[in-house]
Amino acid sequence: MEGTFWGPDFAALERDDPEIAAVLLGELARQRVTLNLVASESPTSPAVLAALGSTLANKYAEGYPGQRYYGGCEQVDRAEELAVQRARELFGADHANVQPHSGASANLAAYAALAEPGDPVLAMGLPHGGHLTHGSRANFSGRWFHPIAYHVDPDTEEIDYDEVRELSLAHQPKLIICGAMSYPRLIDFARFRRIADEVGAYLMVDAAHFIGLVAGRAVPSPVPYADVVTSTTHKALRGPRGGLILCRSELAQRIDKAVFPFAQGGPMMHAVAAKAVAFREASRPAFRAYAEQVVRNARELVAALAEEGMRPVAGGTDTHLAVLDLRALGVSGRDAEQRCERAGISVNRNVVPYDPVRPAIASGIRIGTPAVTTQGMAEPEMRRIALLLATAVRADPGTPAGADALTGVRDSVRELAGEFPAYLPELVTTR
Ligand code: DSN
Repeated sequence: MEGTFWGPDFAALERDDPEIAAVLLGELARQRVTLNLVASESPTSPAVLAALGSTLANKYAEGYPGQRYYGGCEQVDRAEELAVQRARELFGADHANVQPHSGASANLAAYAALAEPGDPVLAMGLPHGGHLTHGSRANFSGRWFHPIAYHVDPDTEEIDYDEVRELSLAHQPKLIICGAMSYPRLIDFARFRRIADEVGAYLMVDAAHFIGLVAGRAVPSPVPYADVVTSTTHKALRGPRGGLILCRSELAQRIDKAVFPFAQGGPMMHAVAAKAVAFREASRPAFRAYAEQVVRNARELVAALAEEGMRPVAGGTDTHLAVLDLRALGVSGRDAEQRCERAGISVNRNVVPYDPVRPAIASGIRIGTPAVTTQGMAEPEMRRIALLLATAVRADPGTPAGADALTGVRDSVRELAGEFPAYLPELVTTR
């Protein structure tokens, strides 16, 4: 392809729009000198980025392969067929829809396919690990449907399955949702299936957080149990930002119609092509090794942070993420997030179950290992990260000693990140 224009041309961007070119370089530099412990992020491969930056971004393709409302769709049809076929094979699903623009769009379509406005929907409460689209009053899910929340047990901090069943019997939900954004333990999909069958509800699993681990066979798959599985493609799966729906063949038509034309118009075909690339990458043995290492790293990091006085919610993790209760350290989640940010470590504040403090402050932080694992870090680095993170959380930037400590951590973070760069230096265009 030498000499043939096919897509991204950074030199042209630098010439035509140096301000945005500087943002792109700045973000790349940020990703290369900081530690990313945000549980929902991980660097994509250069191949995924190439598909995202391709001329497929120019194409309108409302409809589905072979049934579009535009001409000139022969290439994007092929991209979508490949994405669908690879998603079905990777997850062992009857049907896949790869058009949702995001996890929230995928969830909107799933609600539209499975329930009517006003229907009761049972899902995990947001403060206990659920998602905005699982019934928050600020979201369509809580405004247009009748949300009922289940919780975690106050002692074990694991899902209270007895409460799930009791609420299901009492409210007869049309739809039961499991899957969460900050729940570190495995979910008993078989038990959810039994409860859904008992009350005649659909079971939807929002697998956005752990779908990458499912692809890598590091955690059990929800596909055999769920009527519909929704997901993002950009977390531990390492694809482009976007959504995905898997379902049984009986629901295929309803799901497709709910995505287009109900919830969305034209799909983003560059993102669809990038999803196809990511699904192929995730089917390789190297991805399986990555997914297993993500979980090992999370366990190691959590154990080391527990030694530093941070209490792991639910006693630890089986996945890629953990929530750490910082109350014993006397530091709020918001302060911890800000201190870490100053030290070059990205985390997010997170409520703990039954948190007495409002979410904007929060008593904990959420951490995750997909990004640092993608960069090649393993258990020894998790121990180093735990020490850096604990030092940052304890450092009060209002005191000279605290400010110095944060500067020291920032230097060590830069050194560690430099040993495991997010993108290889030779791929980076510099001035
Ligand atoms: N915002 C995502 C997360 O960080 O988990 C969920 O939508």
